[in-house]
Amino acid sequence: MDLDAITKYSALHVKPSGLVLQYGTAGFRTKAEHLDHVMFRMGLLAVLRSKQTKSTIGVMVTASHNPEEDNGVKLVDPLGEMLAPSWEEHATCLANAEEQDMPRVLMDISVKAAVNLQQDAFVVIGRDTRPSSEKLSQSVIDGVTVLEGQFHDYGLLTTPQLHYMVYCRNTSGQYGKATIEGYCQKLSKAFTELTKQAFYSGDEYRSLKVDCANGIGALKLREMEHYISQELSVQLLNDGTKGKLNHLCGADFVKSHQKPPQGMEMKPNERCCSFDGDADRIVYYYLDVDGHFHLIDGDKIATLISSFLKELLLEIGESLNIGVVQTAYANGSSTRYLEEVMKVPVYCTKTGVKHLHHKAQEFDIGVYFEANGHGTVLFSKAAEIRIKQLAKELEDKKRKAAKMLENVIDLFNQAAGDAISDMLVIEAILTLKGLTVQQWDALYMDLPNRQLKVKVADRQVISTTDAERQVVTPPGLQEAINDLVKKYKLSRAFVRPSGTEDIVRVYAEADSQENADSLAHAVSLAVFQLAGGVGEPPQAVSCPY
Ligand code: 16G
Ligand code: MG
Repeated sequence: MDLDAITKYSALHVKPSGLVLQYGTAGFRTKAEHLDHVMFRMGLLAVLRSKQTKSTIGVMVTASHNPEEDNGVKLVDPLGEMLAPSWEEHATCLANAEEQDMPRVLMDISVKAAVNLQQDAFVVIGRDTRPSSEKLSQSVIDGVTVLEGQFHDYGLLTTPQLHYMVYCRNTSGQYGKATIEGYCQKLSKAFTELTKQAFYSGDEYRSLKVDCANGIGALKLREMEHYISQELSVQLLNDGTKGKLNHLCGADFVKSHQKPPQGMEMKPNERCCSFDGDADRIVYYYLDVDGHFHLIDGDKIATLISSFLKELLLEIGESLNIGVVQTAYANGSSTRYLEEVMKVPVYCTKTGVKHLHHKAQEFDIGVYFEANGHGTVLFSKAAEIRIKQLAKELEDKKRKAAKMLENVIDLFNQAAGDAISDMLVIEAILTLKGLTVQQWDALYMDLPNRQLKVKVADRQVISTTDAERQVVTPPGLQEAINDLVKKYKLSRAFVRPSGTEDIVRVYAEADSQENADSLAHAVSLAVFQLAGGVGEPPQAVSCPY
């Protein structure tokens, strides 16, 4: 390591002294103007990680659904996964080292992680459409270059596309070609073959309005559009030509405000969906004939997909095990429907894609979705091989089902939840089953629910267990929640410190919206009182937004 060169180049990406950031569930995320040194240092770290794993590592510059002024960065591990936990710690140490200590901290990491510095390194970089992203990704490249790593800058990419590229490169192209063309070809081929099996092909199933959050999803869906235009016509809204990124639009806005994004004109019963700012989340929705808004979130997406997969498995007579993975935010009705009606085992993990992804890897077929629309389906290698074999061996209807499953495997981005890929799977399933958006929505009725935020002096005073469904500290808080929950029917509530904002999140559901609101408010007050609330005590919910 040329420490002099590192010191010299680092001086061009000086850390504001005293600034402390943490590599959280979604990497580093804050105001773009505070991130230049972090980007440079993540370039350095990606080189070390690449040398250590002898694989290509990804660096994505994005702040997903955050406001346009923010930015962020995360590293992608060799098989497209999130960075390993021990390296998240290294990332935090390196980002927070004061300027003069940074080269030493870098050396320490390379010693601790037993990095062979002679090994070659290769890093791929992607970025979203934020105004700050181009310059920040240049700072990543500076870091990679100082440590003499090789790199490929993909420029504008969705987050899942970067995960895909990393996965392709580390499996010598077996998963697919590590280009945008390769990505579009792989997905569109699987989509076209799958939808060809449809009995229904009326026009009503073939068009979809997509709110692209004024982000990268618009550019990348445009690139995909001509590959799929025979089967599906997509109308892109909030495509970045006018509005601001994530402002009054995108999956996060629609999910948390439970209303349509700005710029979306919806006719009754028209199928619409929203991506988030880096296109790794998707939610669907429609207006009914009375003008009421219906949200179809990640839970209902998981239900549609797993019931389809179960039917295909039944058809081919193969007993591969399916598991559905959710978080505490999953609507109670979805969990009940999956377990009691569909008889699929459901598991709950902590919030954050990496936890769900990890759990889903335990099954032959692991379906995971957060209620907010992050998710995908993972097929074990053994399941994939078996299905491909059956698609050759079986006959007639069974063979057709096995072939469809084969297409489904190719259509899901196995490296990460991907709004474009999920959208194509959903559209294919709706077409194949001849389902309208209302019929899909009617699978079960969501329990009314409410999410609130509480400001406290130090959110880390709240610790949780049982996949965040129970509070451990501060003492007395869980008992208080239990007492409140008992007062309502079909009720449930939990609280957890946010991993991305300096607040505590409160979730409650109950038999009516009024009761869900009232329970959420009562729990917020308990948090405020027992966990060191600051400012005004939480007000009763009339309309929290
Ligand atoms: C991050 C996570 C997301 C999670 C959210 C929770 C990834 C890629 N993203 O955005 O999965 O739902 O954080 O945020 O893991 P919160 O901790 O503020 O509630
Ligand atoms: Mg996102």
